[in-house]
Amino acid sequence: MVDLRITLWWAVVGGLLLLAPVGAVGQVSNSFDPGWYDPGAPHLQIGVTTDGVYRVPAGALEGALPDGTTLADISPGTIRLLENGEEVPIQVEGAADGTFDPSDTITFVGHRNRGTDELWAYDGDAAAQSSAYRSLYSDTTHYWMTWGGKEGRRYAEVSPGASPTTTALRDTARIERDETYYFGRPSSTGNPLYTESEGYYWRQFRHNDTSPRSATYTLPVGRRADTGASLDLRLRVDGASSSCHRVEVEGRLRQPGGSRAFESIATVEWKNLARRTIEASVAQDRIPDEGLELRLTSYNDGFSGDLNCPDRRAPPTSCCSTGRRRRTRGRSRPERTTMRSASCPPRPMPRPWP
Ligand SMILES: [Ca+2]
Repeated sequence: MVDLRITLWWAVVGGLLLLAPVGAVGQVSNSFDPGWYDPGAPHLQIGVTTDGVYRVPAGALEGALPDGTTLADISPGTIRLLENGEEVPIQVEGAADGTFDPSDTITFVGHRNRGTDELWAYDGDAAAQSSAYRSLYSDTTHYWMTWGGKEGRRYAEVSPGASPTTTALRDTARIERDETYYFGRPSSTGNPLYTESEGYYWRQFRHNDTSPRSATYTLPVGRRADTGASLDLRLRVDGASSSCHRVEVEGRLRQPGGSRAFESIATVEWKNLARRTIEASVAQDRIPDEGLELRLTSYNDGFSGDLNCPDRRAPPTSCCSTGRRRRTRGRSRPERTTMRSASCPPRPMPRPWP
């Protein structure tokens, strides 16, 4: 049986982009440093669950201030905003008069919480993390606003005429859904919380015969440069059985007459429990305006000879697979092992996968 997990893909395209890049503020750390917190200073919590630019009117903060504190007690120049223990730049509109008025605003770039600082759950092994796109625990990033100390970090103003006009930037589009849970490698031991590749995946492809399994997904990259510049595509797949795996990626591309047709973009094959990242490039002027439709097909035959895989088109041999469950030390979840032997009873029909 071939068992594949599809977790995510993303593409980098060149195209028009209206947002200026901001510095990455999410930090990867295996050790928690509480030094950012001043117990003698006031702190006000602002939760963010979606990436975006946020503007908070001072009047909206009035009800959240510590007892006995009013907006008039806050010197706007000392307002600081902390994310994951580090100060991030903000813009305070209305600060020039030195008073924090209800109509003044604080603007900052907010990021939802991701799994980028959760490598500790995988013993610090980034290759074992199925995806850092979402946190295992919470989508909420708690920003802490404080004031009353040193001057806060602010965005600098730049002259629009100081740099040449930018007409195109590289952008990244990513699609990922977390719809099936994979318990990771059945033989993994010793990891405190998560095993290699454990986590959520978009889809599982299972084979019990040689019929290919396909699924299509649309990458929203219609907004791209109409040139031969490349769209760089990355797709992550994970083999969840010890057999052979072959995956083909096709893209529905513009044809000379204006029609669209699927063309093979990349094929990867491998053996055993292992992850593969498929990388390929497509000329952007071949991508339809409605986006790039990708067709993934998983095959259970036709492997190249050097993989030393069984030819599944040959008559089947008499064998069976038996799943049994065991518990690992300190873990509450079951894992599955597979045993094979010759001359077994007929194999039960596998449970259909939606
Ligand atoms: Ca003011």
